This record gives sequence, structure tokens and C-alpha cells, in this order.
Amino acid sequence: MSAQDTRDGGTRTVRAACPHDCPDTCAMLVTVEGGRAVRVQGDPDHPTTHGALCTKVSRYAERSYHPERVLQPLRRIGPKGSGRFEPVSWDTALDDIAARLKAIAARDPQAILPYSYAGTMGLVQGEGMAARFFHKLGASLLDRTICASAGGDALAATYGGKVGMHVEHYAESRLILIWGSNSIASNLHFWTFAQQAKRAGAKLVCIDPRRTETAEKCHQHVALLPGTDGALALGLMHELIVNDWLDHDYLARHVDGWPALRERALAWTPERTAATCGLTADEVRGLARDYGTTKPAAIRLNYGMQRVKGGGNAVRLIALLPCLTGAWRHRAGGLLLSASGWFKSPRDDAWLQRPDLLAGRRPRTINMSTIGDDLLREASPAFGPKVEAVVVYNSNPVAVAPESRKVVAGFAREDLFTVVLEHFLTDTADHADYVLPATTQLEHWDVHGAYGHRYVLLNRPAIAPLGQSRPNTEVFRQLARRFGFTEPCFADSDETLARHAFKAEAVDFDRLLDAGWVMLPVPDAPFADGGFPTPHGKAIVDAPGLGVPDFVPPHESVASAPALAQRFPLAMISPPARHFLNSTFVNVKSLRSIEGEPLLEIHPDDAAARGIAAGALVRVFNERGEYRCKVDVSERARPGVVNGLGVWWRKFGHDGTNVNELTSQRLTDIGRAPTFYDCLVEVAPA
Ligand SMILES: Nc1nc2c(c(=O)[nH]1)N[C@H]1C(S)=C(S)[C@@H](COP(=O)(O)OP(=O)(O)OC[C@H]3O[C@@H](n4cnc5c(=O)[nH]c(N)nc54)[C@H](O)[C@@H]3O)O[C@H]1N2
Ligand SMILES: Nc1nc2c(c(=O)[nH]1)N[C@H]1C(S)=C(S)[C@@H](COP(=O)(O)OP(=O)(O)OC[C@H]3O[C@@H](n4cnc5c(=O)[nH]c(N)nc54)[C@H](O)[C@@H]3O)O[C@H]1N2
Ligand SMILES: [Mo]
Repeated sequence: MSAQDTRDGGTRTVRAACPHDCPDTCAMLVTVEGGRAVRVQGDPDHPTTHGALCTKVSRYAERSYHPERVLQPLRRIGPKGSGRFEPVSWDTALDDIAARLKAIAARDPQAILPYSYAGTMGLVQGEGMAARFFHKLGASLLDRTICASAGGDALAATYGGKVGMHVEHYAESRLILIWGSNSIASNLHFWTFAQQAKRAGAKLVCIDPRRTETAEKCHQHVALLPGTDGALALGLMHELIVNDWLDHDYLARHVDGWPALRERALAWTPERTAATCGLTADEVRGLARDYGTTKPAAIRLNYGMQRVKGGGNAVRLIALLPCLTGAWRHRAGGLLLSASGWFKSPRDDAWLQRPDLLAGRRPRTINMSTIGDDLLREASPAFGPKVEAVVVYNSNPVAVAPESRKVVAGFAREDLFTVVLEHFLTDTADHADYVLPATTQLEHWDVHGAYGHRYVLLNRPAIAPLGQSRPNTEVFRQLARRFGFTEPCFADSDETLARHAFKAEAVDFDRLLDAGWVMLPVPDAPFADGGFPTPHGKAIVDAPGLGVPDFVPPHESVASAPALAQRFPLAMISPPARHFLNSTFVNVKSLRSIEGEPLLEIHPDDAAARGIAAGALVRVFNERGEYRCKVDVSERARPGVVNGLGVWWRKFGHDGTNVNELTSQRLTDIGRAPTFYDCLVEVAPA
């Protein structure tokens, strides 16, 4: 393909990037005919996309041209949460929003809260202009914890950053542990490399409480109890020690603090490990033998396993496994949880987000994972002012945040002023005072790093903004103007933001403009000879402030909360649905019809014990709430664990609820993250 977008009569092909929160960050080619995007495809030349998109994103044009897309600014006319709006002009909306926010800011700007996550992973439409605006305003800061901060902070405590193997090299591994990841559903392009390895004779092992489509296609499925991964890692270490499958030279030169952990691991016999994890001792021994004796051995860890109380400690323990065996010596050995750290340079955030505009002010920080409690909190010296306004972009908290009953009550406050920048009337937009129509990835500029590979991608707009939609950046530019913010940075165009988002030394933007993607210069086997991005270059066992990692039991499990488990004996996990992306795409008919309806998978024994028939409507409940859905009586669920798949829009569920009615706002051991998969429930026929 030629350097520039190709033009062929009335047909153009435009280079784009998938904006979604997924490790794969695919390079896309958008075919435009007569100003309309008619096809979105994977770029065949991109080394990890290799021409394939997932089912969801291949429907990206269908989503963008969806008849229910919000295409003009909307102002609330019904009661809060009713989803009733009237169209207004941009000037009316922005003038009123600015006036309302100014009045609040005059009392205390911290009463204003931005709420955003990774609806788009783009650096421009993400926090680019938004953070500049909120920093200058002095609004509350948002702790963006809802997905990955337990594992991310844990990985950084161990390796010094969110860094790991390169996804392409899994093709050469001889053993792959797919740990807490349903790769076929949520990391498809990794799975392609895993299959290459499999065809070349590698063994694939899936470590996951659920018998996922990925687990079915691996040679072995280790169906441990949720939240027990830290114990399994310690049990594996025990076997590595007693069988002397350690790489003593690697340990001595590249790992700091091993003796203290060695001592701890020696207490985790296969029997103790098995009892904690709900496995057999032979499963533990066999897994350890495979891991200790196969070279190169690779781990694909994903965030699914860190959404429990001990998620941070578990990631630290698992991340040390390849340091004990020296798996890092080979480029097809080691571990990947996130590669986003490869893209980090201190300049990025400082230039893009301009924290200097705080000018010495230190606003309070609100954790996005406890938004339910925080919207309901009164002013206090410890908390600061009551939250009076929320500006939501790139997120759907009413559907995705834990303990929905409180989240909904918070967003339903008549005295809360809520602005939502969105493509659709989501559950959150239904609670807005103003909904502002946002452009999709087909309609705006952006630039992307990734967390599952090492390529920087450019996204060029393929079509003009639909209706009156505007990029997020433009909304914040316009608000800045109405606030009288005169710093030149508020006039930066999206192309300027894209050009300077990465340091010029790291990414040559002109090359990116030309080619659509560029590879970061990261070595193939980055830690073959140590060189972790820690102060001394060694992997860290005893991390400052965290100590030596240990197994931390769940908040809620039969073993750790026996009294609670008497009433709510089933552990519920709620992992992603294959055809949704968190709560995105739930309103795309062709995808929703593949998923059918919200389902709870339950093991036949657990169903029989409760008199629950296949396909029955059930009540799923605990102290926090109740949720009704159909059951799928299936061995995809292990005994004692139920699986409530996908983050459905509440309004598509029975009784207008979803699975987050049941999840809690308790946080992880490290990283202040939510514990979605640490949740006891009971199930009964409805
Ligand atoms: N199709 C699709 N793709 C997605 C997403 C989506 O919603 N849909 N979400 C995207 C996002 S936001 C993210 S963060 C990424 C990664 O998102 P992840 O949450 O890592 O998603 P999965 O890879 O599906 O992995 C979750 C797996 O972990 C398992 N699991 C649950 N609890 C435990 C546990 O305690 N231990 C272990 N070992 N396993 C456990 C679940 O059964 C599930 O199979 O995927 C992204 N990709
Ligand atoms: N029970 C349970 N809950 C979970 C999870 C789980 O596994 N189980 N997963 C958790 C995880 S891993 C995550 S990451 C969070 C995700 O939670 P969110 O980050 O809120 O992700 P989405 O639900 O995909 O919502 C993103 C929204 O952003 C909008 N959007 C996309 N692009 C743009 C844009 O350019 N501009 C604007 N203004 N809007 C845009 C989309 O239309 C969509 O409504 O959910 C968490 N919640
Ligand atoms: Mo996520």
C-alpha cells in the first residue's frame, strides 16, 4: 500500500487505529466511498493485526452509522434518569454548561469531577485537551483504577514498569500459561501466535475458574477458585525450589530479595496449595514440572485475575516466576501482562495533560471505583466538598462501576449537574443534564500506544463528523474559551496534539503520518541479561512499602468469609462477553443478537441443589442487591462458582439492572482497584 491514503476514483482507503480498550490495538483500513465509510478492515501489513479484526470492530461502521447515534446536543426535560431530552444548539448547551460549572467553581472547583476511562484509548480524545481544562480549573482529580491499577502497580513494583514480552514471540514458545485470560474473546491477536506455537508442538495451559472458549482449546485447563492465583504461584515456587528447577545464576544476578520469598514459598506444599485453590495436588505438581522443565516457557497474564482483593500480590508473585527459572533469557520466554510502559516517556503526560496548570493547587483525588459512595457523600473535612457536577466522557459508569444501586442513586441526585459526552444514550447518558454528541474514531484524529504490543498507531479521520458531533477535544477547547483560559495550549489542534503526544526521539511523527504505525525500538528479549527498569536493574521481591509478596485471600469466599458464605455460598465472576467491549457494542443489534441476553452460567450440581432448571429465570442476590437473568446450566462453570457474563446495559436487562448490582466497592490490596470477581452470591429460581 502506498505511503499516503490511497485514492482510486471515488473510493479512498484511510489508515486508522482501533480505539477500544483491548491489548490488541489493531491497525485498520477504512474504505470510504462518496464520503461514507463502507468497510473497516484489519491492516494486512501490520505485524500483530495481520489483516484480521474481531467480530465487534469489523462492525465499527454499523456502530458509527447506528440510527440511535446522538447527533445533536441534548438537554434534559424529564426527571433525572428518565432519559428524556430536547435538542438544543451547541452554543446554548455550552453557554449553560459553562455558567453552571463557573458558579460551582466559584465556591470550590473541587466540587467538579471529571469521570473518564478508556472508551477510546486515544491520547488525543482521551485526556489530551480534557486534562488541560480540568487542571486549569482545579477540579477534583480522578484516580483511574477501574481496570488495571492493581496489576499495573504490582507489575511496576516488580519489574519497575508495565513492561513484558512481545506478543509476536509467543509463536516460538514451547509452553504457554494463559493465566486469567480468555484470549479468544478478549485478546484475539495473541491467540493467533499461541496457535502457531501449538502447531509447532507447544503445550498450552489455561488457568481460569471458567471453562472459556480459550480453556477448551488448550491442552490443559486448571480451573482454580477465583482469587487464589497467589497461592498457586507460591505452590509452583515450592516445586521449583524442591526440584531445583531454578536458574541460580539469573536469580543471583537479576533478582533482589529472593531468600525471603524462598522461605515463604517453602510453606506452600502441593497439598496446601491444592486445598486453597480447589485443585488436586497432582495438578499443582504437574503444572510446576511443565513450567520448571520446558524452555522457553511464557506466561500470558491478563487482568481478569487481579479483580480480587489479593490481585496485586498475585501479580507480583506470578511476575517473579520467570525470574526464578530464567525464562527471560529467551525472547519466547517471560511474561506479558501489559506493555504500556514501553510507550512511557516523562514528557507525554506533562506536555499533553499539563499538570503544571494546577499552579501549586493540590485538588483532592476521587477513586472512580468508589463513585457510588462518593456521589452520595456529604461535605466533610476528610472528603472535601460534596460532588456537585460530573463531566463524563469515554465511560459509562452507571453500567460498569461496582455496586450499581449506589451508583444509580448518586447519578439520580437532582442536585447533581451531569454532562455526558457520548455516542449513544447509555445508562449514564440517561442520567445527564446535557448529552453532547461525540465523534467516533472514523471522524477524528488520534494517536495510540498499546498495552499488548509495541507499535504506535495513527488514526486519521476517514469521514466528516456525523450530524453535529464534535471531538471531545473541541468541547474542552470551547469550555476553556468560555472560562477565559488564555494559555496557548487551549488552542492546540488535534493534529498538533497527535504530533507531540510522543517525544520526537521515540516516535517520528512524519513517519507515522506516512506509514500509519511505527515500532518502538525495544529489544527482542528485553530482560535476557536483567536490565529491568528498576533503580538497580533487578526484579524486586521486597518492594518498598509492600514487603515480600504473599497470598492475600479474597474479601468474600467460602474459606475467607465463612459466615457470609453460609448465606451466599457461590462465588460470582463477571468476565467480558466476547461480542461486547465492556458496555460498548451492547446496543449494536447484530452483536447483541449473538450474545442473546444476560446469562448466568451455573454448574449442573449447583443448579440441581437449588431446583434450578436449564434456561430458568433466576434471582441472583446478596446484601448489596438483586439481579434477575436466565441461567445457562453448564460445565463452563465450576462447582461453587457462577459466571455472569458481560457488562450489559442496564436498560437491556430484566428489571433494568445488570450484574454490577451485586459487585462491591471494596478495593484490592495494591492499586486501589475494584474487586469485581470477589463477590459471593446466592441463586434461586425467580
Ligand atoms: N471481547 C471483549 N474483549 C475485551 C473486553 C471485553 O469486554 N470484551 N474487555 C477489554 C478490557 S477492558 C480488558 S481490561 C482486557 C482484559 O480483560 P480481562 O478482564 O483480562 O478479560 P479476559 O481476557 O476475558 O479475562 C478474564 C478471564 O479471567 C478469568 N478469571 C476471573 N477471575 C479469575 C481469577 O481469580 N483467577 C484467574 N486465573 N482467572 C480469573 C475469567 O473467567 C475470564 O476468562 O480485555 C479487553 N478485551
Ligand atoms: N462486573 C464487571 N464490571 C466491569 C468489568 C467486568 O469485567 N465485570 N470490567 C471493568 C473494566 S476491565 C473496565 S476497563 C471498565 C470499562 O468501563 P468504561 O471505560 O466505562 O467502558 P465502556 O463500558 O466500554 O464505556 C465506554 C463509553 O465510552 C464511549 N466512547 C467511546 N469513544 C468515545 C469518544 O471518542 N468520545 C466520547 N465522548 N465517548 C466515547 C462509548 O460509547 C461507551 O459508552 O468496566 C469495568 N466493569
Ligand atoms: Mo479493562
